[in-house]
Amino acid sequence: MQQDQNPDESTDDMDQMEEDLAIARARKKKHLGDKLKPPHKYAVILLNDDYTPMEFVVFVLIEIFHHPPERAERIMLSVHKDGMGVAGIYHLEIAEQKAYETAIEAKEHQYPLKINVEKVA
Ligand code: TYC
Repeated sequence: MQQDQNPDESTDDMDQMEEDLAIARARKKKHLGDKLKPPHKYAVILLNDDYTPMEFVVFVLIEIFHHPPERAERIMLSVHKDGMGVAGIYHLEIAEQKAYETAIEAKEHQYPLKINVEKVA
């Protein structure tokens, strides 16, 4: 049986195919890169209530949201005064994790502290 290509031509074809593939991959990557949007950000919102101690809210802002003590105090007071305030802005899973940790901590102490996660416009 006769081969329709000699071994040399077949190797050339393989090289060509690999080159074409590499170009196609590069195009696809560039295309996807063009289309990809940066991930949305989410604000973790603390809500005021009459029972959660101020010290606890400050503790959470320091330990979970990693604010320095003075800023934690300021955020807590602004929530206390305005009814709500932003503990921090993160990518979705980080925001959810921090809100969850805060809710667990509050629940363990039987404090009614409420936390929301809101997409930043
Ligand atoms: N209002 C609470 C108090 O007077 C303090 C507080 C601050 C509670 C912020 C919740 O998210 C909060 N003890």
